[in-house]
Amino acid sequence: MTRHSHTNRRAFLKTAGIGAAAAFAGCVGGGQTDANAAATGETGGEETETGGSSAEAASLDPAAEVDVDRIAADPTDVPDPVDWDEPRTHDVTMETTEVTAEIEPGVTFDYMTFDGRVPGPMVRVRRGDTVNFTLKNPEDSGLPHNMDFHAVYGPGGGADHTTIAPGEEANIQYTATYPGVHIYHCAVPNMDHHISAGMFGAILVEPKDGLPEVDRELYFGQHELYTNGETGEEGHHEWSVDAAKEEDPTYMAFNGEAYAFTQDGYGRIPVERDERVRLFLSNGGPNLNSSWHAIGNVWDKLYRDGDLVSDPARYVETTPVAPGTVTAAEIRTPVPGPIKIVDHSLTRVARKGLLGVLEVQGEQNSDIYDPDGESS
Ligand SMILES: [Cu+2]
Repeated sequence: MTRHSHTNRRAFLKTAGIGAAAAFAGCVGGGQTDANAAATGETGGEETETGGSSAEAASLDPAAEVDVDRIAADPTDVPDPVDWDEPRTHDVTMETTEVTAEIEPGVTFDYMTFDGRVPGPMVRVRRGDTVNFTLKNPEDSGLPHNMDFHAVYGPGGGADHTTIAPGEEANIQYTATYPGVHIYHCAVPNMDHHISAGMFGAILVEPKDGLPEVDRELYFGQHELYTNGETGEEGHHEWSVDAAKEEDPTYMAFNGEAYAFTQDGYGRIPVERDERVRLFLSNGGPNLNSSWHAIGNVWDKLYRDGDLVSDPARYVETTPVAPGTVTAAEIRTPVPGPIKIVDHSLTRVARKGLLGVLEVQGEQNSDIYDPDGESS
């Protein structure tokens, strides 16, 4: 599935004529309008077209040819739950890839990834299992990479023994001795660059008794992209160490692309009414906390900081997710319509790309929410 072209989006924005503030908070009057359309309207094509940022536009090279059509991982791509009760060994191989892709249409960036997507693939094991991990750095890479698993007792979480130059590979083996959902990331000396370019993911170590069954699981990665351009400025954006030192990201996104999981991107993520959905959020950072919130919903069960052993917290509205953390939470879906997954530092949502939308499909449930009020 490909994103709508920026040409279509611009045409749409011109006719939408709505403000960002009204849009992301909830319903904007039905029809096709989506939060991101209004939000990106303020930062994207329109300003450039009126000439307001022409000096800045001249500072960027033209958009580069992309190596891949899509860098954003599919949030539904989650390994099946643990269904074994004896320790086993998992052979896990990942490849570090350096690829050019779009942050949003017309805006290209040089990503670095584990296995060509952001976030990297989720690894799922049971407490006590062994991971036989191989990291490969292709010959055509430009940089060394490595892997720091937060699920590991050992030097650098494995990074010390997986640092490899282009053309090399490394292998480590470890036992997942403690449960929880943990981040993994590249940890070479310029680690802020590598993580900001996409090199992070999650390893889920299920407790020996497993996790409660749910109807659906979704996996997101949040992170910051620090570039030499302005948000929405078309062209090729280079990594900017100055923006990183200021902790002033050009974009913040789920799965590496601005507004990827909205009608303006790859589409909303469909779920059914009356489901229990478990979400995982890996905050790669490298620097900023997420204030994770589901608009029009609540974290029915919150596995704070990825702690899968303590009793989950209940009915939490917004939870901090620190950089270097994966948090898990469950929602219920009793009412149809959109659930907007956000970082409640909302300027990031309105202006920098950080939004994902679930679409709950099913009949109205007017006992819980009646969109027509008393009239029905
Ligand atoms: Cu790296």
